[in-house]
Amino acid sequence: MTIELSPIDRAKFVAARRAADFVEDGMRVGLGTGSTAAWLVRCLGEMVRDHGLRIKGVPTSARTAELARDMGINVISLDEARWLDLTIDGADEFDDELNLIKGGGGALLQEKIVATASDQMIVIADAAKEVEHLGAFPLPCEVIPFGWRTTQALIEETLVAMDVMGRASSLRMNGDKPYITDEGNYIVDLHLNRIGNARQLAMVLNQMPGVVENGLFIDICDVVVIGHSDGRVELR
Ligand code: ABF
Repeated sequence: MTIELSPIDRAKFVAARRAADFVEDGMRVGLGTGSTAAWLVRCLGEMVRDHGLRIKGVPTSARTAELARDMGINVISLDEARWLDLTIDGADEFDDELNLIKGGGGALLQEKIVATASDQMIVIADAAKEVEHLGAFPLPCEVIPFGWRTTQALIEETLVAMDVMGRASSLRMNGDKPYITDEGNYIVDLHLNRIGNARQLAMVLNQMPGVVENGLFIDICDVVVIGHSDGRVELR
């Protein structure tokens, strides 16, 4: 039975399917979070079930762990794996230096830890994620709940001095309550419009007390697999 995919889902699927070709028998693989990464997990599940692929999967969120187990993938923790051969994950934006904004799915902390603990990181994305300048997508910052309003105010003060266009930020909500990450933290989204110096901003944000991590992935991604709704795939 073949299911008819929407154009955007087809783009995400073909990117995920192509990225799955990089996964070899015996690999320890970081499994990303988001709808594109979910297609990857399904593709790997089929390779495990139908072709006997043996991999150990390290998920980047509780929801990815659940999907991977449902697909029959052997799920282990990052501490059990210690180091990964490959991580495949989605992104919200990527630029020509393969720097990323991630975290729209709320999993940026585990995603960055897992991606950094990998020999190679591959991003899978539909073509709309490619940007000339990072920043149109709100930059997620994971902050601890204690004193979050003060942390948010400190971030906004810092943005005034930085090479960014926007200054506004907002607490990410889940209905009428703050969104809570897998680690029990909050997310403050920074509405910057355009980031001039992403490398510098990433460092400055993480120096701030109360900020756990931010969604700028600088010098982490090795390859981007871009999927198009007509089925074409490009590698960057
Ligand atoms: C995850 O995938 C997040 O970091 C990122 O925000 C999201 C992209 O979601 P989707 O693949 O659904 O567009 O890695």
